[in-house]
Amino acid sequence: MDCLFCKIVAGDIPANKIYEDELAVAFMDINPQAPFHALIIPRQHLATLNDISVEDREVVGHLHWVAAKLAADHGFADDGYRTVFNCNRHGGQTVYHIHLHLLGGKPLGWPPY
Ligand code: IU
Repeated sequence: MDCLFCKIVAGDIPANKIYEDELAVAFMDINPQAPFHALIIPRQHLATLNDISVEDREVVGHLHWVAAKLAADHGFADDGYRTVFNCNRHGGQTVYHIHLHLLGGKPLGWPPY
């Protein structure tokens, strides 16, 4: 499959990985939008949130658990952070393997436009 993030999961393309387990991999975003900006992705290929089936609920929930753990491990859980899934064109999705953005380390603006 010609998917960049599947290649990162497989180790065929280098990435600054900060966490791995049986379901998920997390790595630092190459174009950070905050002092801390990581992407948390499932090992399995799911192109968009629209492609998630009822069997995928565990892995999608797990990505959020990993986000909270990374925020705690990196010391910004109490200050707060943002998690984002972008979906398709209007959501601004550019890589079609779902990824949970984890942004922290400064106050973040809202709304996002
Ligand atoms: P988006 O939600 O699909 O727009 O986010 C894609 C993210 O993937 C974006 O923040 C990119 O900077 C990031 N990224 C990356 O970390 N490594 C890559 O090789 C590529 C994109 I291509």
